[in-house]
Amino acid sequence: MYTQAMDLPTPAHEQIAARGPMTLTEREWQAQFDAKLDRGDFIEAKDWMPDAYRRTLVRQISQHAHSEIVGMLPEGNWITRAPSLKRKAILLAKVQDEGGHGLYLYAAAETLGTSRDEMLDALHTGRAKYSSIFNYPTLTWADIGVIGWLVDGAAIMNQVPLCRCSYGPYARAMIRICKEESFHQRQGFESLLVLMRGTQAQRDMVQDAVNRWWWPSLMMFGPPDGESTNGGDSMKWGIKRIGNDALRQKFVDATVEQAKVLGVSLPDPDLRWNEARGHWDFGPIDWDEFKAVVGGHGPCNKERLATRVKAWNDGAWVRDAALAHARKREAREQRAAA
Ligand code: FAQ
Repeated sequence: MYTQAMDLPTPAHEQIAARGPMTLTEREWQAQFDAKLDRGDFIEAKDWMPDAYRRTLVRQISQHAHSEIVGMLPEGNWITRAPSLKRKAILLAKVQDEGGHGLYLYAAAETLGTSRDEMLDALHTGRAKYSSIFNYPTLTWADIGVIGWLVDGAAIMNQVPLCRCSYGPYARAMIRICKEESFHQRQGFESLLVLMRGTQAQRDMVQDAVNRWWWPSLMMFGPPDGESTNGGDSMKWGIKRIGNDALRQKFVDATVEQAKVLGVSLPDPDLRWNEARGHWDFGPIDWDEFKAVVGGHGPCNKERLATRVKAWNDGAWVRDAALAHARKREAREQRAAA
């Protein structure tokens, strides 16, 4: 089917098995894989890898890709209503970047032998996850600034360590993504700074948006380490370099200082500096809300999925036309070469 990615590779161990009896046992393949991880070498698409490593990479990378694509919707909703041409151009560029991130990530996941059609089918039929954060509505213009500041801020905090992920194609995709996310975070902060220097109504709008997005942003890092079902394996394999709780703490520590510069308060009465820990303590996260949102019962889950499915169905003629064009061109080239 239609895909922009390279042909799916046959894994190295299958290629060798197809050539004849294996000279290396599975245990030796595993030992070579472990040694590569120990040396800090990248695992590449055609290298042997344990099935569970491949599965968790496809799971994480495809969820990440879906998050970028679904993540275009809350902000895309404001492109026609941006308050100036400058803000509209910035927002257009940002939303377009998110689309690009999704495409690099689908391509990275495809190198593991899963087709884009399979991944999209899993999204469209509700079997695949995407980040909980994109199931919340964008009610005012200040939400767009807050998404840049907090949501992109959380995304960068989580994604910079992924640039050192053990799987080469994912790590390399993350380098460009993080550069762009950094611009997204800064534009969000700057947009809020302008609003905070404006009228009281604008400041109130920012505060209201911060109040609504703060806790969902903390949930982006995933459940506490004790409940992180994939975390242990992912850390062992060098996919995740830092656990969910440590990243969440780093995010809180950085953001509290930024909130002071902006002049907004964070909606947590338990937020206080802990001298002994050298970190900001924060209050309990409502994990029931997180589970409900991830389980499909957030404020916008149904709307987000319906929008993506409609876009996919409406775009069928474009994919068909592109395939027909590619077939025609190939036939023309074959005739010319004959
Ligand atoms: N939402 O065992 P763990 C962005 C699931 S991109 C939904 O700890 P893991 C850019 C998790 O999948 C944002 N589900 O999982 C942007 C697992 O379920 P499963 C996305 C979540 O993988 C900005 C279960 O809970 N970023 O924002 C969430 O070790 C602005 C147990 O969790 C990435 O995807 C959640 N928040 O750690 C775009 C980064 N958290 O799969 C537009 C890459 C957890 O077993 C506008 N991903 N779950 O069925 C990661 O770093 C990891 O996958 C984590 C979760 C840290 C998200």
